[in-house]
Amino acid sequence: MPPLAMLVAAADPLSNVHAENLKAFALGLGALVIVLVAVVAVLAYLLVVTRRTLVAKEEELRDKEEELRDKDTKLKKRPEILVKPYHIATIGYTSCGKTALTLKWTNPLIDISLVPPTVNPREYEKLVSTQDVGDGNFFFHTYVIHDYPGEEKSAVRDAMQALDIKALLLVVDVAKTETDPNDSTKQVSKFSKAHVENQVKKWNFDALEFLFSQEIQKKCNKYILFINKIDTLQKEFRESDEETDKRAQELYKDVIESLQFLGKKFGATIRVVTGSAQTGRGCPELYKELLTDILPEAARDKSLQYIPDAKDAKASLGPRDSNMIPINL
Ligand SMILES: Nc1nc2c(ncn2[C@@H]2O[C@H](COP(=O)(O)OP(=O)(O)OP(=O)(O)O)[C@@H](O)[C@H]2O)c(=O)[nH]1
Ligand SMILES: [Mg+2]
Repeated sequence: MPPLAMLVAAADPLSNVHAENLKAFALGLGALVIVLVAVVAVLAYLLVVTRRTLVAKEEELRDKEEELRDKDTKLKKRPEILVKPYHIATIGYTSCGKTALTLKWTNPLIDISLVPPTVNPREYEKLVSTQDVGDGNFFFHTYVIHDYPGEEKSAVRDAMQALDIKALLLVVDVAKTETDPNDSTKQVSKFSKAHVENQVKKWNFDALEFLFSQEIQKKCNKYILFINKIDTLQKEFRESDEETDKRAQELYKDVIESLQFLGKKFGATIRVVTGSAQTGRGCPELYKELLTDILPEAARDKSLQYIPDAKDAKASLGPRDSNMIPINL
C-alpha cells in the first residue's frame, strides 16, 4: 500500500488496519528518510569532490600562467641575435680539393680522404665572430662557403651575380686523384704535369675573365688562387717547403699572371696561396685571407688574438707565411 493510502487508513481509528498500517507507515517513512539522507549524503560528497577538483584545476592553471609569464620574461631578456652572412664561392675543376679545403675549415671533424665528389651545390657555414652590439644584442658573423661540383663555371658566375659573394676561391691542384687500384675504397693522388697543363689550359685568360665583371666587382673584389695538393709535389721532388711553393707557383705562372692582370684591370685584390688540404699546409693562410678585407674590423672579437693580416705580415714573410704571395696590396 502506498504511504498516502496507509496514512489515510491509519488516520481512521475505526479502521481495522489502523495499528498495523501505522506500524507499516512508520517503517516506510523511516526507509524513505534513510534513502533521502543517503541521497543527500551522496550529493554532498559529490559536491565536495567536484569542488576539490575544481580548486586543484584552478591552482594548476595559476601555476601554468605563472610559468608562462616567467618564460615570457626570460624570452624578453634573451639577447637578440642577428646573423651577418659573408658569402664565399669556390670554383675549380673536378677533384682539385674544393670540398676538402672548405670542410677542413668549417668542420674539422671530417676525414677529408673520404670526401665524396660534390653532386649538387652545397653550403657550409662557419661562425667566425660574435659581436656585442649593446643593449643585449649580438651579431653572429658567419661565413657561408658555397661549394660547387667541378666544372660549374656558369653556376658560380650566376651565383656571384645573384648573391652577395664577397670573395672567390679558385682552387687548382698539382696531382691527379684516382681510385687506388689495390683498394677501391681509397683514393691516391700523384703529381702530374699533364694534369697541371690541362688546368692551365682550362683557366686561360678568357675563362678567368668570365669571372670578372664590373657588376661582380661591386660586391666581390677579392680573388684567392689556392694551389692545392703540394704534398704530392714534395713527395715527387723531395724539395724544401720554400722550393716546393716556388715550383707550384711556377707551374701555374700563366694563371697567376692572368689573374694579376685582371685584378689590376678590375681593381680586385688577388692573392695566391700554395698548400695542401691533406697536410693542412697553407690552410691557416688561406682562411686568414678569407677574413682579411671581408670581415669588418669592428666584427673582430677583441678578446681574441688574430693571426696578423696578410698586409701586416707582408714585410716579414717568415717560414710559416712563405707560401703566401701578396699581390696587388
Ligand atoms: N694528396 C692530397 N689529396 C687531396 C688533397 N686535397 C684533396 N685531396 C683528395 O682529392 C680528392 C678530391 O677532393 P674533393 O675535395 O672532393 O675535390 P672537389 O674539388 O670538391 O671535387 P668535386 O666535388 O668532384 O668537384 C679526395 O680524394 C681528397 O681526399 C691534398 O691536398 N692532397
Ligand atoms: Mg666537392
